[in-house]
Amino acid sequence: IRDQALSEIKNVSDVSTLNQKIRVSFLGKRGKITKVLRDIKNLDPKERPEVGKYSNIVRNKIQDAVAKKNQELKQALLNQKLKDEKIDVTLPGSPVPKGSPHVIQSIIDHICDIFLGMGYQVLSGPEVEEEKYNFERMNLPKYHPARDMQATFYITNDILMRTQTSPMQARVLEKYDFSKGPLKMISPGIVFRRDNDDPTHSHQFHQVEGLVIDKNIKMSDLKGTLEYLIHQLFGDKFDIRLRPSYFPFTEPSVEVDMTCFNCMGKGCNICKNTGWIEVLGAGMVHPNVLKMAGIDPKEYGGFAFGLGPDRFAMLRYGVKDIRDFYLDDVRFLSQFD
Ligand code: FA5
Repeated sequence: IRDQALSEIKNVSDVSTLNQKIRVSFLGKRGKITKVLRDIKNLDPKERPEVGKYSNIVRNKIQDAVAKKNQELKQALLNQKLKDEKIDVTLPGSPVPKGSPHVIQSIIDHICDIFLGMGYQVLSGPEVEEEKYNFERMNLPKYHPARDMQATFYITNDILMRTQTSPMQARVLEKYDFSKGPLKMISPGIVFRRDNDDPTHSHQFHQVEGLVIDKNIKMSDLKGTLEYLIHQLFGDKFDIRLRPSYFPFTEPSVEVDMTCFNCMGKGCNICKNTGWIEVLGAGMVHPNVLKMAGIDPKEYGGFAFGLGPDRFAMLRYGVKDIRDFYLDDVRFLSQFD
């Protein structure tokens, strides 16, 4: 019995066979050794001590062998596990795709930084706007023909998707406390127009509004500010020029052109051989806009401008179609990371 048990224990290679089969078949209630011990009482009393003693020795030996084998098998299992689960920290990791700000957002952030450096505050306003602020307070009364310049998504008679960031002028002007000093703010955001989408027009695009109000603000302040902006954004080689234009909320009004990116002023098909590209609208704030906000236009005045960062991004990166910015195609967008 002893030899059989020890050889089976020696050859077994898994814990469950060892404990559930081998141990039970020798040491269990109906095991071979247990049976020998139980049958001692049937032996000749003279033989009993000898057989009893020897059986106990064999039982202890088998018990010890089972315990030792259990230890061995557990250790082997642990070693295998440690080997299988070993992490090689020198292997290259799997790359995690990295996000980045949208190219239009980067341009807006850059514009904000430039104006923050000049002491402007950056404010944001609602995209769903009251007709009062979008048009009325911007000197565009009901039935004014210039409302047609900005095809509008109306939600109700009085509520619309803002067509420009200019309503932020009206909102800030009616609240501003001039005892704090001059008002200098920019307001970036999304605007909406019922324009048909084409390579240079989108029904949803971005604007950055600018507004400065103080005593003695002149047109030359506007020009100097915009020149500084263009130089900071694109470099000193780029010039600007102002052309007379019309906006109901500025008087005089100007359209601002900058040196054409493609030909640097020499003339090409992009700038229709003029050497200039139109980039924004601006002007001196109309006295009616100030009056409607409760400000005396004889005492205070200033300039305002509205630029389109989408068009800036197209110029800067030579993007031919504005719609590419809105298609969320990572292959296109990731080139600006
Ligand atoms: C305005 O919206 C005026 N609020 C700007 C302004 C502000 C003038 C303050 C004076 C004082 P305009 O409609 O021209 O103006 O739009 C301004 C800029 O937005 C344009 O120069 C152009 O860059 C951009 N823009 C206009 N329409 C679209 C469009 N459909 N898609 C993309 N960009 C557009």
